[in-house]
Amino acid sequence: MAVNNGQNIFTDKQDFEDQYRDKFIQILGKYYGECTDQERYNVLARLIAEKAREIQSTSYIHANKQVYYFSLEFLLGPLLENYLLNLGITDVVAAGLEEMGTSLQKLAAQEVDPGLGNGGLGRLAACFLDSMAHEGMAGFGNGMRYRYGLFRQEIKDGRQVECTDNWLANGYPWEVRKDDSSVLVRFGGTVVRHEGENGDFWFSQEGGQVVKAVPYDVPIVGYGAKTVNKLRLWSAEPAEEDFDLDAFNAGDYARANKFRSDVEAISTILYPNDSGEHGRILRLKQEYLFVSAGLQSILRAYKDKYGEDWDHFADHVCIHTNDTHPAMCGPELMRLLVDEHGVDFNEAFDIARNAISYTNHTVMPEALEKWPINTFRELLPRLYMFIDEVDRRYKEQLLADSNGNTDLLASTAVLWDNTVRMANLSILFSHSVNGVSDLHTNILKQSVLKDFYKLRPEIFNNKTNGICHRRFLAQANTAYAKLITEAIGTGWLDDANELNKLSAFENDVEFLDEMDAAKREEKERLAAYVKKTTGIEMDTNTIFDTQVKRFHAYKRQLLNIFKILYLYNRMLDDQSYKPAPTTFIFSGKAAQSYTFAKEVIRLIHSVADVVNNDERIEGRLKVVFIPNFAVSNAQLIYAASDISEQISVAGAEASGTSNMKLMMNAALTLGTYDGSNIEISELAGPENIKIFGLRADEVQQVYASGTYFAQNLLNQNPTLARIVNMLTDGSLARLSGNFESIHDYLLINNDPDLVLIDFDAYVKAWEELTQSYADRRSWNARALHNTANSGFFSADRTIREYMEDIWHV
Ligand code: 8GP
Repeated sequence: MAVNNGQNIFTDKQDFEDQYRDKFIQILGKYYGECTDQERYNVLARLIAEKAREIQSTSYIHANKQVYYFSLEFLLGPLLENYLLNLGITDVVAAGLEEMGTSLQKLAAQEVDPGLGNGGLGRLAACFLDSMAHEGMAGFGNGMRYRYGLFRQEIKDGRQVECTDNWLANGYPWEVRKDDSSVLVRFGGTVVRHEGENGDFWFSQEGGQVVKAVPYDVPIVGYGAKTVNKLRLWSAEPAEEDFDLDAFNAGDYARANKFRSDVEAISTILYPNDSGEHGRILRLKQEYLFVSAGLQSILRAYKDKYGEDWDHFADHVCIHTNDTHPAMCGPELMRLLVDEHGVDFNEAFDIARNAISYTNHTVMPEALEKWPINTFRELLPRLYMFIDEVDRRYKEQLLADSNGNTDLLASTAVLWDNTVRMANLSILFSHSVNGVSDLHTNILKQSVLKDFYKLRPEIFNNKTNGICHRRFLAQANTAYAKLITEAIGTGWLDDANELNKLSAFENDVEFLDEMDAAKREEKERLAAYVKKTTGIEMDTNTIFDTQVKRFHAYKRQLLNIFKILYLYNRMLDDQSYKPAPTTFIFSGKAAQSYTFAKEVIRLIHSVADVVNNDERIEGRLKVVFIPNFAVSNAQLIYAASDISEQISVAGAEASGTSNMKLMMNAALTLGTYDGSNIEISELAGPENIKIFGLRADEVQQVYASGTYFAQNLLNQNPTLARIVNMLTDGSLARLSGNFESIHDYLLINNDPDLVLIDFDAYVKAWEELTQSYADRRSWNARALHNTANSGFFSADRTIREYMEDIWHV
């Protein structure tokens, strides 16, 4: 693919400057010179968004098939620098800005990092948008425009404190509100049966609450500037006709406003759980709103293009559901087709199933959403009728096919035990179900979804996740990216497989030394950020050992902390013991209500307090927690890291994506055989990764055998017992007290994530890995080997697989 050099966007820096200056008058009614940096950034983003929309208007005119990616989360990250790169105009814009007495860096620093997602699932959706545009397909996002993003994390006395993320405070220059594309969505009320003269009948849902869903569109710019797609985010507003004007006129503003706030609540907050129950009716409303609004707008566009030719809907439209949150797509599409477009019930079911596909992102049982039937039916009475009827027919057919055996019914039916099971709903309405790494897909087939696999094996497939290598390598790691481009040209931006050409440099000492210098540059950048945001100093001569991700018991940040305590204790006991000087970097948020995860954050701060302030360890070990993990600071962290900690209990992490980002940024993985770590180890080769610990099947054996007792293990391992005791004996209590609940998790709950079992293997693996850091050239050769073999993890590859196997684009 030819790469746009941006010449048809701005002919030169003067042209950019002229167009940019004009915008100030148009948008703000004042001159560039009178504006703040924030305003200058805003105008620049508006200009670039406008250029993107000009490309958008022509880019998918000929597309015969459109893919809509339904996701409650899109964690976009800052867009300006990414779009300049993708449009090929970074240099001309930077030069123009210099001429005007400012800098791209300064203006880019004004951009918000919208937190419209929790973690892996939301960031994956954003990477996919980028890759769909890069691959030149018509692929659109459909999501929610939350008034407040995921909470901003602050740390007070070592504890996580959640603050509101008012990301819209200065406006969002990338979006455009599309009033004329608004649609109405109805909740509650009753279903009325109508009868025609010749015995025909139909239903309508009447009364209840009508909400206006208003879309905001954000352009998605593909690298090479050929294709610009869009992300449509829905906001909930009161429908005008329903506004309580009487109350308002009577001066009862509270009543009039209550209605407003009830409705607006639907798009006010993002639920802050990356796994686990949400269980709130508001969540169900969010799910239905973005599903119904998205589908209504798709049907409207389809009808404009193809008329009422619904038979061929699935030839032109794919609806991809990101996890179970959009599970109502199936029945809602049926409802719209049957009730509003007169399509026959059976035909509508086939259309829906042919159009819809589903990705599962977790094996955590608590993340499999379920709703009480009563709640569900009351809120969505007409939709429920479709689910009920489809489920009834499904059960009838299954019983007939299996000679009355009810086993498969119990696991695969949608309505069961007075609940609506959303994963089952997703699967029933999908022609494809995929996992996100080889191991995860196998676990779905063999255990979590095994009965579905028995019934419809052909629909299961694996699509190993990927990441946007342009953002997370080219843009995040400028020093290294420059070195790479000097060595192998710019082709890797377009095709990540070209990173393979770096293999030729694995024995090139000059290159390896330059790599070292580039890593140091990135470490300094991170150190400056950390100094500025937390006041903590980082020694850039040390190994940067990084674990950044959501806080969750299965991800085992606790195991990492135990290793640090081990090193600390051992240094105090034995003065000749000198572990490799290391800075342990943690970053990530814990769900507000997830007490254990928040305690682990507090523990990290207490360990930092003890270790960082003990002169006896001579600064060899340092623990740094970087607050408020988000896409923007993640980019700094990945680039500066030497070791990638991926230490989840095997079988629990569906894929992981920070493992891919860190590998690409030349960090060596220290990990369990879990999720995509397995694919990483196959690509990197055994000398270039450090794997330790129980495998997924061994973990299952431990659980199944029932013979593991954490206390017995501690009785035999005094070193580890001493560490566990530190949780409650006051050694770590100075900052904010002891850690009884973590102690209980290990001993009363019997170490559910097998932290204690994997401990020895983990420490040994860490020591071996870090000892090899001293021979820096050999380390860098291995690090380079990782980058050279990371091209597979570009989301471009993942998207090509979805296009070929699932969407048939
Ligand atoms: C995450 C997985 O935990 C992670 O391994 C994977 O890389 C990522 O999805 C992208 O596939 N899962 C979730 O974030 C998740 O399941 N969230 C929903 C339960 C809310």
